[in-house]
Amino acid sequence: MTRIFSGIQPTGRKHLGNYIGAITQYVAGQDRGEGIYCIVDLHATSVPYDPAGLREAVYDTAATLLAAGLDPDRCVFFRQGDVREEPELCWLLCSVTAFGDLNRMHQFKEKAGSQRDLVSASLFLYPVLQAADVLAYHANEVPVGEDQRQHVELMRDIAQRFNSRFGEILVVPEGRYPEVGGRIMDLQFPDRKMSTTGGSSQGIVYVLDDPGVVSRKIRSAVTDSGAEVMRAPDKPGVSNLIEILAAVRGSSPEEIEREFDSAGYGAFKQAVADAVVAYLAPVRERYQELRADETQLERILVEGGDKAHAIASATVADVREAMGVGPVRAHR
Ligand code: AQP
Repeated sequence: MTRIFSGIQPTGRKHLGNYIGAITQYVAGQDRGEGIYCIVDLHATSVPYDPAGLREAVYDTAATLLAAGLDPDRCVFFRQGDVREEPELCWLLCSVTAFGDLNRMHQFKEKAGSQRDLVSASLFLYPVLQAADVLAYHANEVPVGEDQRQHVELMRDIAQRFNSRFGEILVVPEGRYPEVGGRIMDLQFPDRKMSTTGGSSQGIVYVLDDPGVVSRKIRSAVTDSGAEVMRAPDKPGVSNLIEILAAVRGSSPEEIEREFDSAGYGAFKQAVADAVVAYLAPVRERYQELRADETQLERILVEGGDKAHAIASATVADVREAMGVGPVRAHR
């Protein structure tokens, strides 16, 4: 059976890009294989943060994912920090990770910006911890948005380098990117991806935004001065809305172009707004109910952590053995 693994940041407020690019893939993965999904609280400590706020954000994110359709009885759903083997594996994998490769990662360059000498070492090591997450579970597939392509390529290199140096222990995973909606753009700056840290306040639709707010943000999305509803390099705003509507309806961008051929931008934007509102409304409703019960959320995460630990600890024991680290297995 295909084993699917992906992790998501506990930023609390997930946006439409996260939802279409990643979360819907997680939910679908439960029917295609063995899904293992985690909330990456350890990754969240790589930038300045507040400890109490982190705990809240983990619950917010957990409730969002459950509201979207993750079912703890049909997948392993856990919190990264509950599985101590993940940071241990990160350290072990550092020995087969080139400094130069990490230095070339776009995400590190974007996030560090001009503060390169001041950002945390954990921001630099972020992709190795991500590799450890995936490789600890022998995952075959990693469903992510397009922005994670470089990190997936790196984790494949790390697995291959490890196997050629220490023996065939790790599975080399494949990235899985959505055909439609792999890179949702900011509604106000459609040349930039919709992003928690780099986005504009009116350009991001949050999963938990009020329906009126969602509708207003989409109806005010930046478009060009033309009138044709079609994808083109000089029409990034309209192209983005076409992609959003296709993803939300589960149809293709070509079908959307045909349907709105002569509709004009006003009617088209209204249709996108209505579709996104209807798409997110049930998630928002279920979220309110799930988020109210922190004890239950904690229980779900801890139980998922126990299942994840059972898999990861076996992998890390094999890795330690192959690397000659720690006590000889026969003597334990
Ligand atoms: N704009 C996007 N379109 C499609 N997919 C996206 N993803 C992120 N942005 C888009 C995918 O969402 C998943 C979870 O992302 P994350 O919350 O772990 O953090 P991220 O990748 O760093 O996404 P953000 O919210 O945009 O944060 P910042 O601002 O920090 O970059 C991933 O699979 C990602 O590909």
